Amino acid sequence: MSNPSTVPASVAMLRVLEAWGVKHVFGYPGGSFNSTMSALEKEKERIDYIQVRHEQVGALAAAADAKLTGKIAVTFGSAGPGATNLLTGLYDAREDHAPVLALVGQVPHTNMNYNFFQEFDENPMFADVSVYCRTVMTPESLPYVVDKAIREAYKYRGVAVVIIPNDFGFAEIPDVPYKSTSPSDNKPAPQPQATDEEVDQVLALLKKAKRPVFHVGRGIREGGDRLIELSKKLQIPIIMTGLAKGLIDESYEGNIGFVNRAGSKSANEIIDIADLVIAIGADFPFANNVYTRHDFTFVQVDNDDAQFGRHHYLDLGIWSDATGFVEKMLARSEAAAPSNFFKAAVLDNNNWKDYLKKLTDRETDPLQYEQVYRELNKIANPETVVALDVGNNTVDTLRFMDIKPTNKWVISALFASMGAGIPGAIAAQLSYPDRQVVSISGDGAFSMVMQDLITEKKYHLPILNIVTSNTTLGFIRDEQADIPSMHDYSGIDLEDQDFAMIANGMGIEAATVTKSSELPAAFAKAAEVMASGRPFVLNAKITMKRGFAVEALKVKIVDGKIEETIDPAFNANQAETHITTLPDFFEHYEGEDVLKPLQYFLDEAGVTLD
Ligand SMILES: Cc1ncc(C[n+]2csc(CCOP(=O)(O)OP(=O)(O)O)c2C)c(N)n1
Ligand SMILES: [Mg+2]
Repeated sequence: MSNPSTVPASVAMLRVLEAWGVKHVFGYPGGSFNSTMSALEKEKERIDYIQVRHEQVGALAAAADAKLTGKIAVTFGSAGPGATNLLTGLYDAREDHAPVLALVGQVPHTNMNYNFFQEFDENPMFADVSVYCRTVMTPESLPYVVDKAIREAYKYRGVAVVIIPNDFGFAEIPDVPYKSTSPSDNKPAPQPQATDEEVDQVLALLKKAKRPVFHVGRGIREGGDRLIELSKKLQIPIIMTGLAKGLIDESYEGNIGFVNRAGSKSANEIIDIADLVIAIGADFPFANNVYTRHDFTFVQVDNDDAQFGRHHYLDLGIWSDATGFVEKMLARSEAAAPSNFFKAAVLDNNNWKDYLKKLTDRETDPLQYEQVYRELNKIANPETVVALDVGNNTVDTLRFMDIKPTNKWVISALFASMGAGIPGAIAAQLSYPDRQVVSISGDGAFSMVMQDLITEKKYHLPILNIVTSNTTLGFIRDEQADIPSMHDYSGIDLEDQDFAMIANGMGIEAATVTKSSELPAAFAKAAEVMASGRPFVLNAKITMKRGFAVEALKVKIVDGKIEETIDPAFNANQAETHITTLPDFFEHYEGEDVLKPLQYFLDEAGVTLD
């Protein structure tokens, strides 16, 4: 029994977390972390410990939790291997600017610097991934250092690491409030705003432009509807970055999708003939692939002026909040006359949508992936949270899944770590217990973390886990297909395994689907199991199929006409059928009866090019 006027330092530390509103922490115990484990036991009425089966899963879950909620999320691991296993998830948080606190075990301070069992100097390893990294030096400072770490993680939107010599956590320290939280913590941070002059400069550039486009990222999270108003008013098509999916209504005709590999044929074609690109709140990691394909005038609107110049040299940089900029543009602009270029972009994108619909609206045996999304879209609701993994399923989900502004979705975006699906879903279901939660992973990614299905069961998380099994690392196979010097594929075959039986072995219900007609029953079964608070695994055995390779399309303006060709590297691996013409390309993708080249829509809309 502790003296009433003192408290174990680890308990004082957990009270700081509680004061910050932390409801659960993800982690895995180890001998060097037992002081915190003992505090978690004492504080279990106020903070939940979620036991994952691999520290990587805990860190990925914390990263996803922070991305979904915007709030500090917490993970932990013990000294040595427990600490190193955290790194992947922490890098994911760093890359996507998610506020995450990692508590890391260390051997008792009396054993530090002796190369004691599992002891190493953890600071240098965590220095790169973190915005704040400290080893606690006294028991009394433990709660303060954790409080400070949370403030730093919020301020710099990144990872804070606190390394705790195990004995410090057990030490009794004065029982005083250590928290620094205050109601003002919820005040939105002031945002930079575009000036009237800056907006007028953009409007002047627009007057000169013939083919302007918006390229919009997740900075627009509060302003998707306003942006649509502006797009209509100024007749400017909207292209999104992947992370803006769901923020800008995709049923709006002027939203023509994404550029680069996960994108639409239309957006990739239209950006290649744009003469003015206005990037708004967009962190576009593929700029070197897309923005370098031709010359255009570039305006970048960003609330972080340190991002200027990273994507493209600037013609004009505007340090501003995305929605604030859009609103000011609405206020200071006059409506543009109907634009043929805008019309061509809409026609081109409608054609792309017709093509996707053709692929979706048929039955397949053996199962192809499009029908998985068709049926998923039917059972999903406007509140569904989707945790998406990394692979071809990322491309497919971005193209085929309906996501509305009321939905939420999460991915390892910039770090793009496979295995983020299940951890993301665990975090989503814990933070949004009343919402339907779905994870979608390829067979490669799923098998990196599938041990944590048992975590879903343990905590009664009714998650639908969809595995798209193609017995291949499909995403990498498709990249190898375009390597002319390769004679065959290398290292991408996956041994088939029965994910349903593996789930059953954990006491989790599951279904395996091999043709599209079986999907409705499997989803119905999933809904029934989830309704009673249990997870479900749906193993969709799909064919290995590369989705429409927008990255192979090459669009150039030559003498006032579009020259549209197929990249000579497309399917140049000698194991593949090499395709070189646009008609053959359309046929290869079963689009010969639907898809048209860009020039067709320019002609239809009456666009002439100089
Ligand atoms: C941890 C990690 N290792 C490797 C990669 C590289 N990588 C990206 S996608 C991918 C293949 C994914 O295969 P699978 O999960 O089966 O999905 P599919 O592409 O077949 O749909 C690989 C190996 C990665 N992103 N993350
Ligand atoms: Mg696969």
